[in-house]
Amino acid sequence: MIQKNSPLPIYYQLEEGIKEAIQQQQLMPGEMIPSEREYAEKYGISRMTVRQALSNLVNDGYLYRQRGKGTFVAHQKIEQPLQGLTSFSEDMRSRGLVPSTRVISFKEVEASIDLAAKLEVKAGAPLFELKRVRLADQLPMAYEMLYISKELAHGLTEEIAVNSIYDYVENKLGLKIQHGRQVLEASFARKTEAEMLEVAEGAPVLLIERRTTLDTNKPLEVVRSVYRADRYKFTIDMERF
Ligand code: 16G
Repeated sequence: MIQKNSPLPIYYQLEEGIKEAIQQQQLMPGEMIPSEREYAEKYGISRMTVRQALSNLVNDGYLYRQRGKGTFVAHQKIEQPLQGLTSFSEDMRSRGLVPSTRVISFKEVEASIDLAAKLEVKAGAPLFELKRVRLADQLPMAYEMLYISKELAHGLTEEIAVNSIYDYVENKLGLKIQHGRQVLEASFARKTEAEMLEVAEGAPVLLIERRTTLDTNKPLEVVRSVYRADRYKFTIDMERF
């Protein structure tokens, strides 16, 4: 992978070579890569050069370091377009990943004043509160806390929540989900969130709050989701007007 007489700098060649090995799945996510010394010996190059290549790959998110252990191949981030109102299950399936869900809690609560206003129900009205970890190919991606009016989603059960809520709302209840408004913020994982997402407390996360309405304009859900920032990036297409 290294050509010493090439005009391309050696660190760059190594960097590109490692990237290619990741893309071609010769190096798999979670796998430990050889040490600086091993690369240096294998290609007859200096450790400084190897260090530069590896640092660049860490900065670009291809590799991550674990203190005292080594350098590992990172999971590729999921790129999520911010257009089109889709469900988690749909998003993962459209990428060929298998969605799954861990229901952490499912209970009936009374609407607080704030939630009542957002869901356009009376304060104290029955709501379902659902906490779920959403996984793709068994890896935790997001932790969601969802509120939905019991009157609207009367038959919702934990068994349904293990699968797709949007599928249930549309295909079982026959309602039409029309519109969503989402606010995205950078944040740090709090203790519980960190446990659910299997990251260190304080790790970077993307916080998303979504409110979805039906074609009748009636609010369907208010959801607060915490996404792992190391597994997600969002893209927005823009037209100049
Ligand atoms: C997404 C939505 C969430 C919705 C869920 C339904 C975000 C930030 N949130 O996770 O609001 O409740 O999809 O997914 O995208 P499901 O149909 O797979 O249960």
